[in-house]
Amino acid sequence: NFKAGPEPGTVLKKLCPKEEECFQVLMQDMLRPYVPVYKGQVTSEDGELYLQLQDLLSDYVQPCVMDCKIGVRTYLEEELSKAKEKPKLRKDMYDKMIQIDAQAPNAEEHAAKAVTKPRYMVWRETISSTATLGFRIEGIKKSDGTSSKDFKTTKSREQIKAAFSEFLSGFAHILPRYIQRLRAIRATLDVSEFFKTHEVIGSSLLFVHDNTHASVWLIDFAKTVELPADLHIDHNSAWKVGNHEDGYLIGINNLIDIFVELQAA
Ligand code: 4IP
Ligand code: ADP
Ligand code: MN
Repeated sequence: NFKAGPEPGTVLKKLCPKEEECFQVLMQDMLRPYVPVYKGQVTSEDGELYLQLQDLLSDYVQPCVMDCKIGVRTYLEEELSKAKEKPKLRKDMYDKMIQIDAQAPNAEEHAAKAVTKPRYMVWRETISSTATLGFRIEGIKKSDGTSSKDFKTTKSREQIKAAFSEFLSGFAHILPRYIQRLRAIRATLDVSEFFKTHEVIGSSLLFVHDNTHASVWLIDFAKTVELPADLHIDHNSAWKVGNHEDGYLIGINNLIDIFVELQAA
């Protein structure tokens, strides 16, 4: 999905037209300092279209990287209505489900050896911290290059704190910088036209640090969609079918609280 860009300091991500539209709007938005610079489309040798983005890791020496997916919901309302109209059974999602918990599927799902996508996504939200804290850890890469995606059942505040502590271990001096950056993002969300007009689903905050610097970035807008013109969300309320709430602020507020608690500890 990702590869090195043609110019140094850039990466290429497979083009998704919806995501490109978001980056174009973001380049003119108050949030611009907090997203990778979008440098336009490029075609690779194999003829595939890519977005060229600023490489967020290029200024770091052996960086530690953490991806946290933000929001209380991780699938689009459209995916839900499609699944209701015409349920598409996903064997791959059933397999991912029983790998973690053989008891999770109901009798009907076991018989079909398949589940629908919203069913799988909601289950993932509830076994992780997404449903309760409005964010979850997707992956962590340490400075030695080793990485883990083993956070699917990291759910409680205590489990999250333990994972964050491990991520920061040896880099405690970086914590104030992360908190400062998160607060700057939080304040900018209040004045961003992009944030006011979009439902932000499946997007992540990317945490990057090495021994001397640290930053946090908004990434992945593949499932971020413009809200219907007459619809307003506060990004801070429970989701109900049709209300388009994403819980983005629930997630970032909890993240800030937890980082502050870690600093006090
Ligand atoms: C994945 O589940 C992630 O939720 C993907 O989201 C999602 O892609 C996949 O759906 C789903 O199978 P696991 O993380 O549990 O493997 P992301 O790309 O944000 O990581 P979408 O297409 O919803 O972005 P499918 O339908 O692509 O398989
Ligand atoms: P996907 O839509 O495939 O999930 P993302 O945009 O979420 O793709 O990116 C996947 C991973 O790639 C992130 O977790 C992060 O580690 C890395 N990544 C994303 N964007 C950048 C970037 N601009 N610079 C460096 N690394 C990036
Ligand atoms: Mn992603």
